[in-house]
Amino acid sequence: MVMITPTNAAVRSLEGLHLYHSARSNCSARVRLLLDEKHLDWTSHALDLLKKENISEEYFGINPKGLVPALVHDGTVIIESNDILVYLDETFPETRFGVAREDDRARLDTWLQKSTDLHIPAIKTFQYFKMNAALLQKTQAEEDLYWKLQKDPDLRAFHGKHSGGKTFTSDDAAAAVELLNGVFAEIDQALVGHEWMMGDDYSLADISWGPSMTTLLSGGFDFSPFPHVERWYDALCQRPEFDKAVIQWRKQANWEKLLKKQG
Ligand SMILES: N[C@@H](CCC(=O)N[C@@H](CS)C(=O)NCC(=O)O)C(=O)O
Repeated sequence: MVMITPTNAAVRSLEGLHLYHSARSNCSARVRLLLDEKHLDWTSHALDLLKKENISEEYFGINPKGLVPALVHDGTVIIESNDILVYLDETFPETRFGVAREDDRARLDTWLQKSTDLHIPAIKTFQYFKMNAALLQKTQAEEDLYWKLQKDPDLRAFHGKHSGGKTFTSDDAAAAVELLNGVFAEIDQALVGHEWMMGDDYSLADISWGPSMTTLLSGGFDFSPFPHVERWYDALCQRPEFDKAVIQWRKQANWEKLLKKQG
């Protein structure tokens, strides 16, 4: 669990649950979804990634990687969306989305770890190749500030791929697609004869992976080889909480419309 002592002292006095998040971010969406599934009250601090509101001294003082989401609970900062899911599920146990049995727990942890590990090489790379790199181009001033603030080597390597006139290549995208095909084949297999990824119960695994599918659909990822995944996603979309936390938030930030304008 990544708990941060924020250098931005302002957040240390925040009471209750405060989420720093962004409308289109799948990592943010999974946390919004769990908050809503648990019917928890939370205060929204929405950052516009198009306006680079995450690239500021103030926000790096909350999440030192400059990423959304970041949860502040009574002044304590927790980053990494899948860690936030586990933290919320354990801290507010009235309605649990974790699993009771020890061997199920290891399986759930594996799904959450895959969700974290594949974010940069698969989901983020695919989306930046398809649309985000074009939409999230930084001005020179934003570049300068980003390279000053960002210390994380993986993020420096990732964002270095689309700065200084460079962009993601079709080889980058092909490697991402291979990883995505691999993990969605595993999810498809897990869903054979089951409604949800962990079996009969809707769990943190579904909450983690569902919003990633929404994001990948917007980038045009082909899910047709995975019929069980498609059926599972239809079931997720029937949940009012999923509609509110994932779909409606995304609608507010209509990036597709912006891309059409640019193109
Ligand atoms: N492993 C992190 C990834 C967070 C992440 O990459 N968030 C994206 C939005 S989904 C973001 O903040 N992008 C802005 C950037 O990369 O500068 C998590 O799960 O919280």
